[in-house]
Amino acid sequence: MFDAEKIRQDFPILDQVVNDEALVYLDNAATTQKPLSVLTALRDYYESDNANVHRGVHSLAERATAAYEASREKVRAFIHAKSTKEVLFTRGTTTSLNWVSKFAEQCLTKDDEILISIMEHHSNLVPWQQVANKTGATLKFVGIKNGQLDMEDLKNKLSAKTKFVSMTQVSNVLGCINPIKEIAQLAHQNGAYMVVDGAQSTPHMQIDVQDLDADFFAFSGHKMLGPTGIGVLYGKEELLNQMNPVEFGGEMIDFVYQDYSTWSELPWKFEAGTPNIAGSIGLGAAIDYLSALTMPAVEAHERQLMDYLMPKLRAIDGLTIYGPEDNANRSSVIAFNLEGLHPHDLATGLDMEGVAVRAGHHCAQPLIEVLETKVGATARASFYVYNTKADCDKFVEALLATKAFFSF
Ligand code: C6P
Repeated sequence: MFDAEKIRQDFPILDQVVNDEALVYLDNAATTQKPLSVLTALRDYYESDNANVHRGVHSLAERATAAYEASREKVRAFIHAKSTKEVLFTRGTTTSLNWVSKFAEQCLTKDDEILISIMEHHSNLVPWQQVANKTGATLKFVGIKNGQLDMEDLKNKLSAKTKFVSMTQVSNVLGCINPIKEIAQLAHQNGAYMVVDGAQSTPHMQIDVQDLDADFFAFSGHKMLGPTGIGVLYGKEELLNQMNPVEFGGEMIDFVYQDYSTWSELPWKFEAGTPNIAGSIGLGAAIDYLSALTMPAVEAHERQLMDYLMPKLRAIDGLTIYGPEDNANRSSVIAFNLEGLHPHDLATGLDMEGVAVRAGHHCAQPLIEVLETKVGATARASFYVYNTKADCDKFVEALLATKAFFSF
């Protein structure tokens, strides 16, 4: 039985008053709060085991190395990768996608095409612009239709020239869930690699990289109860073997001679320098927490919240909601605007009621342009395991109060 009220007790930060109101935290797509077990794992590591990894033979170094590699195994199991060789620790989704873009630079020529979508976060767009600039390859965009990915447009733009398809599994603005498995099949039929931005999907749904047949899959720890500064790049082993290291230095080498070096084996070939050891251990603790809840239960909880909330939101006069009409194809991200009010004022109004939402372009400027918001921005509420129906009610009340305050 999924009990969000009980889950809240593991997150002391939620129990606070903001602007004289009980906090309702609805900015989970930006970053999530951390349960006590993650905070304890970080503290325990620094209090008992702190040492560098893969270097020392003393007991602390061995314990730190074992904990670091145990976290890699937790990640492997969580996303169902074949081997820990396929799990690279990075700083987050942005770094992971930048690394993939370096592999693309190895592969592409001026006759090739890269296919992304207009809803991509800048992290899955700007690196591809750089690849296109450096290689002469053409960057193409799939559009949206009815608040979600336009699959017809995707099929039309995919061709034998396409060498990389890179798409988000869940949009951080529209909240729509993209059919990655089908897109990967189409990409592979055309001889292209499939890269998945899993930043907004991995925290909210069961991920199976083998079932999706993703060639690369990127995500961040901090959006799934883990610490900031730690993330993952999954890559198929044969591709990671072909891929050159992105960073060079200690840890990632096998032998270093005066004029050349050889690389360590996977996954360490990519992990130059002292890694974020505490971060990876914290991520491991976050995965333990989510695994105990089970991801199907997490997904079902958020769907219930959306089924409860969306009709209430749709009933508010002057509220525009972006993204798909159908909740079945929506994760727990809702971008919206209230007519006549700038989203920054709206977010400030909600904050006065204790409700934390994000406002702005959400690092997806080309999408915001296509949405024709008039102000180049939206407000956004995003939910997670500790949010309740009471939070949804408070959010609706706060929207109505803000609307009344600005009296239109
Ligand atoms: N989106 C948001 O408020 P990093 O910053 O590397 O952990 O994640 C980047 C990223 C990549 N892809 C998607 C789909 C994302 O949503 C994000 C982060 C946050 O929407 C911060 S801009």
